[in-house]
Order: sequence, then structure tokens, then C-alpha cells
Amino acid sequence: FSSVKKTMEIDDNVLDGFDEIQVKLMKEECILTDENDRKIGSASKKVCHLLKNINQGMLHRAFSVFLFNSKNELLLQQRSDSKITFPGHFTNTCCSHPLNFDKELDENEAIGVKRAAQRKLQHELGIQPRQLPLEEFNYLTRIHYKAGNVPEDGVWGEHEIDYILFMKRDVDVEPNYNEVKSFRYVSKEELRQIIDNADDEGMLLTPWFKLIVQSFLYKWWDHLDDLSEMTDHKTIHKM
Ligand code: DMA
Ligand code: MN
Repeated sequence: FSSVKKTMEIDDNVLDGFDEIQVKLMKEECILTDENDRKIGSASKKVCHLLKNINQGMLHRAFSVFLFNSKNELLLQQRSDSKITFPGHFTNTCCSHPLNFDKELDENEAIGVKRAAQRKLQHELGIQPRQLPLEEFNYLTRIHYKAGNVPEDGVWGEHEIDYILFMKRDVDVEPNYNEVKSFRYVSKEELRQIIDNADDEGMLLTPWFKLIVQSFLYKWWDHLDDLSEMTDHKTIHKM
């Protein structure tokens, strides 16, 4: 009994000192999957992102949105300093998790994940859902990756099956500063420069964004107006 109690106490301390709103969001119920993205259960966002669970193989479903304007520029966001994982890091437009309820569990054409993306683009960047029609999200492929938090804390991490969603659409952005510190549109060339200079300038980039940039992003970007050849719903790319 005393060891159970001790574990619970340790667990309860991990959120001490963090932003109140971000702490509440740790109660969201994420979808647990196996390595083939088959649902095997659910667990709180907190439980899913604790390294001690990740190190035992716990894996959850997520998405990464890449939103482009009509000039083919990509919308980047800088995560707020309030975020528990990867605070202050620059990354793709929006990332989060489909939650464990019917509308976001629907796997038909990845509609559940697209609904979650629409919900979080509104929450993080204030983009109205009517500017983000579900049928205009392009679901490209899935990526399986694992990362420890930065700055490294030995407590938090990511281990996800990440759905890549592309959309080209001009939208109005009104950031939620609890989520987003800054945002900007970048061309392909500007992104190359940002990536090249990031280390020198002390600019932090999320690990999943770096992986996607290094592997697929520029090729996909070249095909923005016809992504059909770039689409692969069978493979889960282990990175
Ligand atoms: C989690 O993103 C999803 C990926 C692909 C890393 P996040 O930490 O921004 O999630 P949330 O916005 O829900 O905190
Ligand atoms: Mn996650």
C-alpha cells in the first residue's frame, strides 16, 4: 500500500508549477493504439506523455497540420512558454490529439482526426471552423515517432502515431497566447534558412517538425496542388 501511495504522490507532483490552463488540459482523454494504429484503449493526456509509460511502450494517436496560404507559404507557430512539452519551440501549424469520443474516434477517411484538427486550429490559432472545411484536409500518411521533452526533464515525452494533414487555404488567425507565442508564414526558401540558422540563433524546433522537414516536407510542398501521388494511407513511417 505504501508504495502505491508513493507512486501516486510522485505522479501528482509532476504538474506542480505549470500553467493552470495547461494542467487542466492534461485531463483530456487520448486514444491509445498499438504500432499498427489499432485502438487498444484510452488514457489521460498526462498519462500518455509520462516517459515512464512511454518507456513501457505506451503509444497514442495524434495529428500534425501543415496549413499553407494561396502563396504556398507554410504557417509556422511558436509554442507558448506555458506549454508543458516543448515550450517556446517553433513547429508546424498545429499539433494535438484526437480524443476518446465517437466523433473523433471515427476512422472512416480519418474524419475523426480531421475533426480534432478543426477543433484545435480554432482553439490554438482562432481560425474559424467554416474556414477549415473537413473535406479540404488532405490526410497524407502516418508517422510513428518517440521523443523526450526539451528541455530534457526526464518526466515528459511524446510517443505517437501522427497523422499528417495538409490544407491550402487563406484563413484569419487570432492566436490564443496561452498556446501560441508567435506565428508567421514562410516560403520554402525561408524555411530552409530558418532550419540552417536555428542552432546558431538558439531557435528551438520540435523534434517531430525536424523529422518531417528532413524526410518528406519539401517533396510534399512541391506537390501542394495535387497531393494524390504523395498520399500513402497504408504505411506507418517509423522515424
Ligand atoms: C501533440 O501536440 C501532437 C504532436 C503531433 C506532437 P501538442 O503538444 O501541441 O498537443 P496539445 O496542443 O494538445 O497540447
Ligand atoms: Mn502527444
